Amino acid sequence: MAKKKRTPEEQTIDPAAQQMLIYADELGISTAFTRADNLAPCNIGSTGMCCKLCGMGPCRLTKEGQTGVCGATIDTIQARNLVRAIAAGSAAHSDHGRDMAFTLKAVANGETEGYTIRDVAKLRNVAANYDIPIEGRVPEEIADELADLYISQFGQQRGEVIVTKRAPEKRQKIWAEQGVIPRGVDREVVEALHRTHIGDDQDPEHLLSHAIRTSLADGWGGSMIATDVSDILFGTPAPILGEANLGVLKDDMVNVVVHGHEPTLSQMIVAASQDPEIIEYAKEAGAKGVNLSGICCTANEILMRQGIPAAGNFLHQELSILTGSVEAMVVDVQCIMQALVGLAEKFHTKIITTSPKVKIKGATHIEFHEERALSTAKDILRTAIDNYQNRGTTKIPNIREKLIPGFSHEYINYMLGGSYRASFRPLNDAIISGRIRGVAAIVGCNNPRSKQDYLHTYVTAELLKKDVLVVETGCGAIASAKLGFLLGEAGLEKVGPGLQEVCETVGIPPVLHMGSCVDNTRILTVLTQMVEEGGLGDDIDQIPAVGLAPEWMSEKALAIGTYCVASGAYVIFGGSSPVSGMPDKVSDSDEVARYLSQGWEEIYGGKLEFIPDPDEMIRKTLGHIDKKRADLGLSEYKPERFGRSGDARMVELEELPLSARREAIYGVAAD
Ligand code: NFS
Repeated sequence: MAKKKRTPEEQTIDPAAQQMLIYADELGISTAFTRADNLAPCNIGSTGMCCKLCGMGPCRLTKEGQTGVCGATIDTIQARNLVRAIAAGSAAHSDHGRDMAFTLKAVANGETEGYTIRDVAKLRNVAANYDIPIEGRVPEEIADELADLYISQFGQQRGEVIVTKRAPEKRQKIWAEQGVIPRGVDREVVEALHRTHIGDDQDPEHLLSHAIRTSLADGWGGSMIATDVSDILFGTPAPILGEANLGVLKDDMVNVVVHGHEPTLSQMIVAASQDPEIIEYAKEAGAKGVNLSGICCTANEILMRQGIPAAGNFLHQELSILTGSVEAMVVDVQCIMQALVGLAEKFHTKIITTSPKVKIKGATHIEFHEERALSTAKDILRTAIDNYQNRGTTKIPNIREKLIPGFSHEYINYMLGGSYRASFRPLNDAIISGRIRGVAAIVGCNNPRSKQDYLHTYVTAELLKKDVLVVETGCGAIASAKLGFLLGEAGLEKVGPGLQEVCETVGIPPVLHMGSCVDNTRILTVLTQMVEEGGLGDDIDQIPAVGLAPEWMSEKALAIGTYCVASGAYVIFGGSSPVSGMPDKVSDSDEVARYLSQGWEEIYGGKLEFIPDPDEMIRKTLGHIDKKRADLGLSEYKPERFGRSGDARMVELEELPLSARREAIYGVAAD
């Protein structure tokens, strides 16, 4: 049966993307959107029912009670496939974290070019977590010792990854009882691959407990290290004005798009792009200068620290090249489509790979090493500038939206009380009083099999109406940015009354952009600090909070979801389920899905569910939040009690006669 070709409006809600998809169609060029239409997913593999782990298969289990050649049941096969995906996702994030730790070590020892320790306060705070002496030492000494400690975590053979000590005490006890406190991520990933080899671990629950352990080595290990070190080297994010969408590309400048994940590269390109020598070089080439923008998580890294605009999220990587205005797309690791090279050949764009780990046939490889970082970044920019003269027709959609990213957990703490009394108290109190009903973290990828940005923004908008404070990272955050949800107090009229009061009082957008995907660890830290602040129980699973990845597609997303569950969160994924099986054909195939939900909830208080319908996602999110509120003995959610303080109240008051106004404000009648 031929698959229906979707219209651009069915493929994306983003008007800039729609324009580019129409243009691609006119040019007869394929994109991930059209390839997804032309290539139906395998309904055996996508539901976790195919085992290709040995040469006796692949075994496709499509009938009731069927097993693989070795006798493996569907539950074992689904669990094994999921464990492998989570191991791959954990490996990707954590290898990024390892590189960051190596960079910190090199910076501390003066072996790099162009990097410094930007955030000494964070360095001291992080080091103090591990009892590294800080008084009387220069930052480089502290950084050297912290880098050694962090580097040692990745390959730690025995014992516990030290970063897990930052979790709430009760949580650590649960992990200890379950035997899932991770050793180094290298060991956990190797063990995941070992256990899932033919003829090894065959008990689905036992396999899945190793998925938990591996993901924890990522969330409370590699990823948390990545975030810490990025902040130390490049600065802890604080609110800054930025822009997002393809309209940030410029007709009269050399456009360089950085795409991938590790800020070591992108930060240096930012520095090089501001070098007078490079600007002059661009002018000599006939351009006004170099215009830098980002795609995917590397976009988030430089957006939240320097306000460098984001050209878009995952599905914008091809669309940006289609504009014909990109001289170079500079990539490092993760989420880079191989299709970029073939597409770039149709235009003048150079795809420049930079990581020793990632090469793409047909791309230009300029390898990036910390000891020559600034020089390499300048070489890359000169290559882009030299390519400006080859630019042909351009078609840049005039669509961009402003946003304010940069809500690190340190800033959230600060914004709620200033430096005078920085604290999570106001946030906890707002939840306790019911002004904020609960918190939702809406994160993760774009997936061309769903309508780009639709699930993210629909779920976000609906939860905001119900007074749920939303925090976002990754491509989900860029989706909200493009729609204007991250723009200061704009759009607050579409937000529930209690949340509106809080946003007005604190002066924040109702959706807080907290960074890239490795920065989901910032959310773990916020949740931990909320627990420590008091009033919302003594562990993360008691907080009225839910994590959602409505358009997930990467294995990294599965790793994130799993460490959030292990940390006590209810996590909802949209799209398809890799453990759904085909219930109409195999009635016993939902054992694993049931275990991820009920089984994990009994142990960890968190659960993982795959829910394709956005309204069902919203219902389940609100149901969970309300249940957690009731369990804590908090007041029932009643929005009508709020909405008349803050700015809204001031406007109302101004309309009152003076005496009534004084009475309303001071509680005493005018004399
Ligand atoms: Ni996250 Fe970042 Fe985007 Fe998905 Fe890819 S960029 S690490 S994996 S697609 S959110």
